[in-house]
Amino acid sequence: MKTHSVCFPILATLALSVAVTRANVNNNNIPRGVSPSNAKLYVPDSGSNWSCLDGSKTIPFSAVNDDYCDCVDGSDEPGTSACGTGRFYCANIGHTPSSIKTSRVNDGVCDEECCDGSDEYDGQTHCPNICDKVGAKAREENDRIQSIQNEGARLRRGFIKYGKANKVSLTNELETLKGQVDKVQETLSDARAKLDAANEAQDAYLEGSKSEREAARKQQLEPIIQEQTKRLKYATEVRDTLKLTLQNLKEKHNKNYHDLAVKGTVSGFDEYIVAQGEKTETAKEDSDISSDRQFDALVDETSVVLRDIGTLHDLLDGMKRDYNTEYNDEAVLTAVKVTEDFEVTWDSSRLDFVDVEHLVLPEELPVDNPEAEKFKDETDLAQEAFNDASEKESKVREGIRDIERKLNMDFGPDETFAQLADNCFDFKDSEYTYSICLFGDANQSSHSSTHLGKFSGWEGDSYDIQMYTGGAKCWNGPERSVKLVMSCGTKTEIVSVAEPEKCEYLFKLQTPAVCPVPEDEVEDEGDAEEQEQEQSVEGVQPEGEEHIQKHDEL
Ligand code: MAN
Repeated sequence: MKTHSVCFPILATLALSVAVTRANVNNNNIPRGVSPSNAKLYVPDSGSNWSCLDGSKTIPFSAVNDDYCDCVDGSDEPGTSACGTGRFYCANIGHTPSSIKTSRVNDGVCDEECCDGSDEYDGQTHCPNICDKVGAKAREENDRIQSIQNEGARLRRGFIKYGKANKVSLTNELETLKGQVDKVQETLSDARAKLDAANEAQDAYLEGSKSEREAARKQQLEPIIQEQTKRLKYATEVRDTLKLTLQNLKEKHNKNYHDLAVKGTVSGFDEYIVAQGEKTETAKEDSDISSDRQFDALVDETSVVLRDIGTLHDLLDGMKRDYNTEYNDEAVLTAVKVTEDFEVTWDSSRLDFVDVEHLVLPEELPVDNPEAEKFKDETDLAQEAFNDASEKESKVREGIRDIERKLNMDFGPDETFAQLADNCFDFKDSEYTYSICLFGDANQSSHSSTHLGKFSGWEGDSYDIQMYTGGAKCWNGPERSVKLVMSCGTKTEIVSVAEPEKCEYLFKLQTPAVCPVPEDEVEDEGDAEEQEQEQSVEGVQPEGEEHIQKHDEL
């Protein structure tokens, strides 16, 4: 940095002043580092003096950019680092002009912002002018962004058109449904009254014909009741034979042999007898019970006897396999013979006799009675009419609720987001699959699914950030929540998911819905749309969103 001396001989001072001025102006004769728009601020007065821009001081114009800081605001040194506080303008021809802090002038570093290299002019560092290259790249990037925005804006216009037509159509539909409420309710209460009457009439008839029907059923079930009774009788006889065999074995076997197999069977039989004694008696036959219940009771009783037979057979079979044949104990041999004869008839795996099929209660025979038929048909018809009316009434009510829910949703001032409502998008990272149904729920899943929150509203008023709150509680932390930040893109998709704070998720979504569309254009379209009130939403096909899964078509 030079010292500004007042003692120079006049000629030398003049020569230096000319040299400094030349060296410190650019091609347009504007002091170095000054932008063309600020050039008018750097003009000497009639006495070749100049005032600092903050008005604090007047100095010879030749002191501008003389590498000595005169002004408090640094405005006299826009092209040197002497003050370091001002801004140095780089023209960057071929790219975009910019400015850097004057402290970075001639600091030996090629500043990126000055792609023309004009910030390093003292010859110490050579900074090539790369503005053409940088400019071309920047223009390419700008073009790319511009074309995304143009396409996005085109698609968003489609969203808006759809949203507005959809609102009109939903409003009309709501009117229509509301107009149907009274009628469907009336039809339903008529149908209910008719059904009640038909049921009452049928009940009265059935009560009157009860004994007749019971007699018919009794007749129908008689053969299987007889058969089941026979089976119970036979099973009981077999059980009693096995019991008697074991009782004889117990009393008559030769106790001196101490045959462990025989002893085991006898003591097992004793336990069986004790257990039998503890069992409560089965209900005695009731002459008043229906034939169906009588049959069921017989089946139950038979299966108790069959289970007993199974237990007794296991005892005898155990002895048969392990008894000592050398003892030739008469009582044991008799029991073994009975067992062998019995085994031919017994299927141990089914706990029943070989080849015996279980009996099944037959369906009640259709009533062969025109009067009964008439009551049944009338009840069936009334039931059908009631179901029908009830379904219609629920449909109308659900339809109203659903449309009101949709109409109450904030799809943005121009209805842009209606088309995206209930559309779901997934994003996979290395650990989880995240999914979000717009205006619905967000989830995180791996082996199980965790609720991250439900749509709770927009953040701010720019309609590009949504909040989903009230998700599953975080261990030792808050309830999970999602902030969904949108940016312009030609396709609606989640481009990233992060968890910047524990259990607070940040989803980034690209979508045409937030691509800039000129305000006035949006309003114009709105006006045009209002004139097309009658246009149906089916006529407006959503564009460019074929890939999205829609949960619930609007
Ligand atoms: C799960 C996931 C994570 C979360 C932890 C918090 O592992 O939901 O995203 O950070 O729980 O315990």
